[in-house]
Amino acid sequence: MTPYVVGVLFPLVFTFLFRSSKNPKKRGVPIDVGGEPGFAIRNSQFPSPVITAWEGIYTLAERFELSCKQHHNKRFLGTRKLISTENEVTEDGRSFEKLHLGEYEWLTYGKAFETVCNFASGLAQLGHRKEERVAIFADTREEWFLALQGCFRRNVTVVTIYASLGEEALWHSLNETEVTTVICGSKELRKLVDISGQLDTVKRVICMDVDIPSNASSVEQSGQWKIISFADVQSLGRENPIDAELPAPADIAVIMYTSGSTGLPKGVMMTHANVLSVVSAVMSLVPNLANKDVYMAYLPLAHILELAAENVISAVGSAIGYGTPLTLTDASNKIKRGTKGDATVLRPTLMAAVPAILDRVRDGVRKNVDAKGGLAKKLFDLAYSRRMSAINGSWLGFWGLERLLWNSLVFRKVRAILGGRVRFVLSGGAPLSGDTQRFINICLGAPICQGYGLTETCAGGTFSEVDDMSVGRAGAPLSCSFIKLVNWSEGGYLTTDLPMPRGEIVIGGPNVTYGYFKNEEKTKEVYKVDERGMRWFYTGDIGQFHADGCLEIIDRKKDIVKLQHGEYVSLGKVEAALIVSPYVDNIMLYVDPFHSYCVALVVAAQHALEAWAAKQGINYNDFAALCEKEESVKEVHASLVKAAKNAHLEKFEIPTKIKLLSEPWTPESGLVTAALKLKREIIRKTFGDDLARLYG
Ligand SMILES: *[C@@H]1O[C@H](CO)[C@@H](O)[C@H](O)[C@H]1NC(C)=O
Ligand SMILES: *[C@@H]1O[C@H](CO)[C@@H](O)[C@H](O)[C@H]1NC(C)=O
Ligand SMILES: *[C@@H]1O[C@H](CO)[C@@H](O)[C@H](O)[C@H]1NC(C)=O
Ligand SMILES: *[C@@H]1O[C@H](CO)[C@@H](O)[C@H](O)[C@H]1NC(C)=O
Ligand SMILES: *[C@@H]1O[C@H](CO)[C@@H](O)[C@H](O)[C@H]1NC(C)=O
Ligand SMILES: CC(=O)N[C@H]1CO[C@H](CO)[C@@H](O)[C@@H]1O
Repeated sequence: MTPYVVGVLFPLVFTFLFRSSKNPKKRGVPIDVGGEPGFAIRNSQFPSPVITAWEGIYTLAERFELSCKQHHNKRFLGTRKLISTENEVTEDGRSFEKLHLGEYEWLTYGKAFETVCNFASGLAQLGHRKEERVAIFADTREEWFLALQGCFRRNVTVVTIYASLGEEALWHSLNETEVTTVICGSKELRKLVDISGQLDTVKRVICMDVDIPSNASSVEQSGQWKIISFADVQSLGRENPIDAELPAPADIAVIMYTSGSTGLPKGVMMTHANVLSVVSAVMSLVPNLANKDVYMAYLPLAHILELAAENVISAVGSAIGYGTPLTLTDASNKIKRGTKGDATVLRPTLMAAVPAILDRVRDGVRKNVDAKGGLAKKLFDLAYSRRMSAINGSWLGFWGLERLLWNSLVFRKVRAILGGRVRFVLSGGAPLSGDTQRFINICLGAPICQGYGLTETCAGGTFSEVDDMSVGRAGAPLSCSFIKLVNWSEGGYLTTDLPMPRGEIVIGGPNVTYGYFKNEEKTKEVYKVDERGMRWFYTGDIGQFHADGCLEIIDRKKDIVKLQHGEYVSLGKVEAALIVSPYVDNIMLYVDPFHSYCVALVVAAQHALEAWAAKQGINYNDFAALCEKEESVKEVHASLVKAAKNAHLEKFEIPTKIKLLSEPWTPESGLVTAALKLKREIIRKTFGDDLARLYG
């Protein structure tokens, strides 16, 4: 019983003594800007946008070279050694590849610089001219970052492509940018081989893996491509060194293909100055960011969030350890049972994450606690609610002694999942739910800061600060950005709204990119240069500004649709409310403008639905059959209605009919983006018949 007594009495006294007065700090302040009239806010500490945090440094290439000189002998990039690969066969006969991975092997800053220089020379030696573009088409790994820096040293523009991109989008990106050299892993090389007949401009493929797939050699023999390993390019460069040709700040560093939710991907052109301004701004957000930090890298480097983050880490001389989402923890899918996940071995202090991953961590912990039940669950719930009220009551309490108590008693085990040392989590890519933010906050005992930005603004936008304990907001403008809200009258969002100004979010500053590659029309539509020479990007997102200058994302222009009788339904808002149901793994709300009600496609959560079926004594062949059953549909629908009521949704926002699906939506299936956002158009087409039936 002791923990209960200490846990209740002590904190009460403590919280009472240290209750701080709530005087909201101004994080963003209004500013007068040009362009379309609106309500604009800047970071309260920076009167004009930051261009660089380092005197005399204006490109990523210069920043990297300086870091390597400053931190020559420090460890920089780490990759785990593969000990063995095994196939595990499940009860229903499916086979999964499991990895046994060893310790991290580290490259120092000095060694990394040597590799980068050799790679740059080797690339030139291979015959790649610097006006030609290189594409990196691979999962996040050490060689990805090294290749990127290698290209920068030769002023070669890098086209980045998600490893999960489909064939058509892949071919489109490579053809549009006339790429001559592709850098990829052996898995992606197989995809390239399949479309080799259509790749007219590609002349060279650099494979990061040693094992080059056997049928790739047929393409090589036909004389179409030269295939060479990453290591061989380095050796070639070591033997034939060439001087660097460093880029200028306004040169295009990266053309980043976003896996858009509709149509073919668009390539966003970013200059060195663009990325550097964001890297400079993000630097000041992480408290005491220094070279003793260790960063867990596992998000796609083809995403601006990860690309910027790794450049920040290398700028301060910290270490980057690589991993993958499928090997992150001891319990991850691809980790051989009984061996360690990436985070447990690396023990990172910093991480970036997308909300979908954090949601999964939360659900995993909750499930575990529920399964244990009994005293363990009671203790967890008590600890959780105590921490919650401490955060609600006073900021000081959060860091107080009670926190130490609960951390050592309850949350230590949760922290251990990620190695036990995480002190800062950066979340971006999509809005994070308040519930998840708090949960991770409390269980990890680390601040989790939410950012808002887009590829088009080089991830620049807003960022919540470490001492901001509120949830559901995206923070104040970064020091490199101005954020403006403009009227969107059709949607009913005005800058004159009370209690807060609302409107479409427009981002301006040195971070705003040049536009879309070879797509003047689309560029003109969403980028505008004002009479003072500042570039603005129209995001299509709807936001509101709180009194302290922090932005909250409340909607998306595209995701608001009108029903037959004129009511507006915000798809994202409703989906976020309904996904809370334990039976829902994913959900897409659909509205036919010629009807007065909406319907939904629901990917059922297998574990929860099967548990329910077992309780009800329902017989079924497989999960797909269970999803077809009328009882299942009824049960899930009832739980959606309950979730909708809890979230105070309007009647017309609740789907009248639903279709249960048994297969999860993954980036590989093409139904969601790599950041796990719904690709509405594609889902709509794929399940067109089902949707028609729901309205039938
Ligand atoms: C937005 O619209 C409202 C109502 O029409 C108007 O009063 C306000 O001035 C507009 N704001 C701007 C910045 O134009
Ligand atoms: C870098 O390359 C681009 C495109 O090839 C070129 O226009 C630019 O002048 C180069 N920059 C420098 C500093 O040479
Ligand atoms: C491939 O790209 C080239 C040059 O950008 C363009 O002329 C051609 O139309 C593209 N091919 C197709 C089939 O779109
Ligand atoms: C190459 O081999 C893979 C299997 O390893 C196969 O899926 C693919 O179709 C092959 N491609 C060609 C062009 O033969
Ligand atoms: C903390 O505050 C939030 C809203 O600010 C509220 O929903 C929640 O119930 C509060 N929790 C406790 C334990 O007081
Ligand atoms: C590429 C770009 O938009 N550059 C702009 C960055 O911001 C400065 C002012 O802050 C402008 O002068 C540049 O034109």
